[in-house]
Amino acid sequence: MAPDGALYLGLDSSTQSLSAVVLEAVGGRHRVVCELSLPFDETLRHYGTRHGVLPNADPAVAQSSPVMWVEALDLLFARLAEQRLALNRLAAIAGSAQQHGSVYLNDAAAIGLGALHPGRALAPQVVPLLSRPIAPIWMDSSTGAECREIEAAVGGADLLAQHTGSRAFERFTGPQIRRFARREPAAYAATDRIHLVSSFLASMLIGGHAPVDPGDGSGMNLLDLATLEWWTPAVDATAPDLRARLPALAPSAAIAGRLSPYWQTRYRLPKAKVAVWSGDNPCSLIGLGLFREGQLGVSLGTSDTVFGPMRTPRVDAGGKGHVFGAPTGEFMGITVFSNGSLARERVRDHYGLTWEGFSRALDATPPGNGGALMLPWFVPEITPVVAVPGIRRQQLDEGDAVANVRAVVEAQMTALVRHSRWMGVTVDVIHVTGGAAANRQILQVLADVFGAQVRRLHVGNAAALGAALRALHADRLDERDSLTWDAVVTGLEQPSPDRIEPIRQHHDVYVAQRERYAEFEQRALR
Ligand code: XUL
Repeated sequence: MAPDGALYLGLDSSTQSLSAVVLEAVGGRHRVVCELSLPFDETLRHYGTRHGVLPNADPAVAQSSPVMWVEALDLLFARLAEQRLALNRLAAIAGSAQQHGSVYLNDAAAIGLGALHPGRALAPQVVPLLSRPIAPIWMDSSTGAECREIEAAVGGADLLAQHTGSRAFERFTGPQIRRFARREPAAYAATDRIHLVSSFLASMLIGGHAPVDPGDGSGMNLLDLATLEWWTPAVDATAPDLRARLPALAPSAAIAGRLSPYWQTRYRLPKAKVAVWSGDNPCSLIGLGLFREGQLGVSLGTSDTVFGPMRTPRVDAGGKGHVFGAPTGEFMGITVFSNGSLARERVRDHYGLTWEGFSRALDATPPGNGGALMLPWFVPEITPVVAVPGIRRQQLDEGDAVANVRAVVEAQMTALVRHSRWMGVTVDVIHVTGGAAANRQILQVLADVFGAQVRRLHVGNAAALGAALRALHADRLDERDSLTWDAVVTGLEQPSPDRIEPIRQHHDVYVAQRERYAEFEQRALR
């Protein structure tokens, strides 16, 4: 049992913001005592990001700034120190980060990370440790050629998927590393360690190179799910001498190190444990309380994702989905859509609506939208792969604002059903998170399209909450007082979730509409 008053911090470095959730242990249970969030665009304007991404003339390129993430981390701890929290009782920290993004460090980092001066800001001290000033992120779709080369070199897409859980995907770290090594060989040669966003930020906290966990490592096209080691054929197919540049691997529940002197001195913090960080989707799995096969989660964030626990890795034969490691030590199936909140926002902005107006448009239109359909590919899409973005409409007038609002939401929810079937999960309950989960009308469409009850938690950021729960779990395990995941999840004191019930007649309309949507999608792809 965690000692009364012990605090556990979960951080989430997502595409658009850095967030924190703090849990306090009381009487063998735990409750949320603080939630904070720093949106990058508004808080750190000087980096010039838009929705957390650096501007680029090429729509296929998506990059962000590792220095910005570090500055956000410094700022977040400053904000935390201002809260009424007994941070001297901080027992452990764990983190979540957007997946796939990579950070390139030179050989000064191994020592430099442990020698940060607490009297000075963090960001300028990190600049000289980078061999590449930018980080490619998950929205990048510029590596099609590299994907095909890697697949060919290892013996085909299917073999790569059987080992790493996914065929080669543009945003995955391996293809991104290959592109960098080829286009900037000198900078690649000067790279001593390639981190994921998760292991990079964990390294900042412990003052040395942190390991990668199986959850985030499986988003690289480099990790063998059967052995949880780097898969040599993929490593060799990706870039020269890559093995020596990859971080160590460690279970998600391991302790990576202790909060380094920089943080202890600068923010008067104890030498808290830092658990291995993971990806945002694996962390959301725990934040939503999902640890048994058969459960399903949906995250409506910058990306829309649908995921669920898996006992043993069962790869998608259709090549759309992924198998990642889960924080429990088992696995998770996931399908990812890049046209999530950005697509909803584009439609909202195009028709000059507020989010209230967006919801009213959903109220004002019938399920099925009178047969109107949209393929909302505002940015290059991951599922199905659409390299050149474009909006397609069928029986839908562009001038009809309310019908376009319904069309984007129905398309997204239909795609979630269609492209998650490979997981073979029969659902009656969907656990939902992400910014758009605040919108009840969107959740009604989700419930109706799936024909399942939708449950929404009161903590908005399931990834940060999942990270905080992981910190608690890792700390107890480290103290040889291991808690089951059931106890970790059910021990969280929180108001009961909002429930949105599916409406039978609406579901029937959507079942009939699925085929038309599938045909429309197929035709557009041809
Ligand atoms: C997962 C993916 C996205 C990012 C978003 O494969 O690409 O969900 O993790 O942060």
